[in-house]
Amino acid sequence: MATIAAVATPASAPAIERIDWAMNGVNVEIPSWGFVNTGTRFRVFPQQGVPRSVFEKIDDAATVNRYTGIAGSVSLHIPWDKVDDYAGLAAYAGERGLRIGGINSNTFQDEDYKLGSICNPDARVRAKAVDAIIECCEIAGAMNAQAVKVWLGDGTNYPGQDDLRWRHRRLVEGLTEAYAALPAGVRMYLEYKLYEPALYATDVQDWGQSLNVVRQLGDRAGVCVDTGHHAMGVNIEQIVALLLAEGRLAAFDLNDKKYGDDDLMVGSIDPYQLFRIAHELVNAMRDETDPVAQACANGTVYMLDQCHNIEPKVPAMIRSVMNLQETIAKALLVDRDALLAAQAAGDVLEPNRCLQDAFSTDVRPLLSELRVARGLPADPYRAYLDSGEEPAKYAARVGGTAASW
Ligand code: PSV
Ligand code: MN
Repeated sequence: MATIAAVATPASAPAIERIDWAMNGVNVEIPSWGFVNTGTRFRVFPQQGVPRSVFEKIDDAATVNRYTGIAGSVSLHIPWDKVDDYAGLAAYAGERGLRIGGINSNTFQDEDYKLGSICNPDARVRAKAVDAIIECCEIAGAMNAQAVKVWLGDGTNYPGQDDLRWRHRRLVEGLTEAYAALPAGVRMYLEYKLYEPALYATDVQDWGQSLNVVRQLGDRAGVCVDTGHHAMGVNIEQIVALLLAEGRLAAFDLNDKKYGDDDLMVGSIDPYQLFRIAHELVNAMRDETDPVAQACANGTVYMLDQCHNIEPKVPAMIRSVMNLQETIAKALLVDRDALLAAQAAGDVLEPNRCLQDAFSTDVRPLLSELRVARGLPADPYRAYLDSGEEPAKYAARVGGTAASW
């Protein structure tokens, strides 16, 4: 990804130059599982045209990239995306203009993981879970992927059910073993989530625990912030700022929520929160006085982790990419010089006005201009809906077994 330092423009420059990075620098990673049939614990509503294989999931991700021009990588989930020939699958993605970003481990859907995976009281299950993550490390090597991402559903449902300290010890031991299997240059992201499926105590429950553990693992480990994984009212942008300050913000799983881990389109419920997060990132990218945060922000991965339960999946993914792009563009419009001057003067209100001015700007016409200059549709969402590709896909993907939870 192009670093913003290379494209940073002064606040006096025309707005279109200041938001250029949102078109020509940023990359949004698309999850392979964002196109499959999903639902709640009450019902999965099947949709038409759903991928029947990982190849068709990659086709859908490539479609999102064709329309938006900024979604050049795809994230895979193992075992959902298991194949015999991973190098061949990476080549298939490459032919469609996509790189492989993260390989996501899944140690939450096997019968054995009822009491947890690497924190399980049973050593046999712990070893099986570590092996599953090591397999992801090997796949990452075979696919030239960027990272292995670990999210653990581990935890307990009742006070006293297991020893919380012992579970923590098992967590560090298990991840240390898996981390040792990372191929050169591949990173490990550790995601946290306050609850679910565990309902009382989750073993990697918050950013503090994730940061604590990745520090014990090594330099190539970092924290993944899934925006849907916090309690209501939590100041996520401050978490982002602190992880940047520590040089350990590795990646985002982006989505929006109203109540729980809702996996709605990013920016659809609370666009101002997304803006505040984007501001922390852009602010760090521009901060020449903090090389740690600057490098960290320039290397942060923006992945969408969304499940579109009743809405059509490719249009929802295109809209999500556009929401994120618009939000980053707004953050790029913040007048940093004015912001710093107002902060230094101890002004309570003026810095906030700097943010709200940028947030209130309609960047859509400017982004349309930049898209057209790159040979992309001015409005990717509209263009996709008008293209006829969605019904054509329904007709082409008849029969077989639709991928599903
Ligand atoms: C867990 O809720 C999570 O956010 C993790 O990232 C999983 O890998 C993903 O959802 C699966 O949808
Ligand atoms: Mn996630």
